[in-house]
Amino acid sequence: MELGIDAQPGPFSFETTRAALVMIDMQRDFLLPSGFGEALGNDVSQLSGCIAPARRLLDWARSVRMSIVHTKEAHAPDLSDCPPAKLQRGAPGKRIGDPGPMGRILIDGEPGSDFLPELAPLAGERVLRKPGKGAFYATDLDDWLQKRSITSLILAGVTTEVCVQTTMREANDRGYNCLLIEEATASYFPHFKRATLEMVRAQGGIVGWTARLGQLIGEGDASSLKANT
Ligand code: TIU
Repeated sequence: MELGIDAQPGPFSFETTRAALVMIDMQRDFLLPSGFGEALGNDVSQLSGCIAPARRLLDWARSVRMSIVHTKEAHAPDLSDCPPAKLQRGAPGKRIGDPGPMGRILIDGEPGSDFLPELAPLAGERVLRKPGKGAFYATDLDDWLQKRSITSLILAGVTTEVCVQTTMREANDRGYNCLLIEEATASYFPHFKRATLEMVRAQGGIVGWTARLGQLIGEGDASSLKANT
């Protein structure tokens, strides 16, 4: 199904069979207290507002049978994929691999690294562990998308200016058309979110497009979608 939506800085059209939703790092470690996000000194409550819209976006992507990728930023238990410079981040005792109330911080397989239950992947959806901020760095994401002839990405998740923006820039450089859904992404710093939305769509969409959730999925049902075919 070919869809065209009113996005910024202009119309965004895509074929649902050649698009993927990339839901970025909706993990306890970033969204709940005592995870990696809080260990870095952040107020994690700033992210809670994007959870319900992200779920609505996910439900919509499932309803149109779009490919779905859930990324998770998490490291191997032996930290072999964690650069020494990244290990220095955070207060001593609350660094990557240190024990915390949700298990070892930012380590794959620990409770903190898992997705929020309301955004848990379903069977058939891709879970992509990544060691960096960008989802293309040290992963097979580009190959996976190319094998499925995917050319457009719908992006959401946390945090807007870190993992989401890094992934969007990586994707843009690889030739994907990228659409970021405003309510379904959040930052610990609301002004960074606003700035990111503005910078990606500036200069005629130098990095990509942005849209409100309602512009993509309609305000409660899918009836406002403008099918081009
Ligand atoms: N610190 C911060 O804003 N974000 C991250 O470290 N990772 C993600 O954005 N997922």
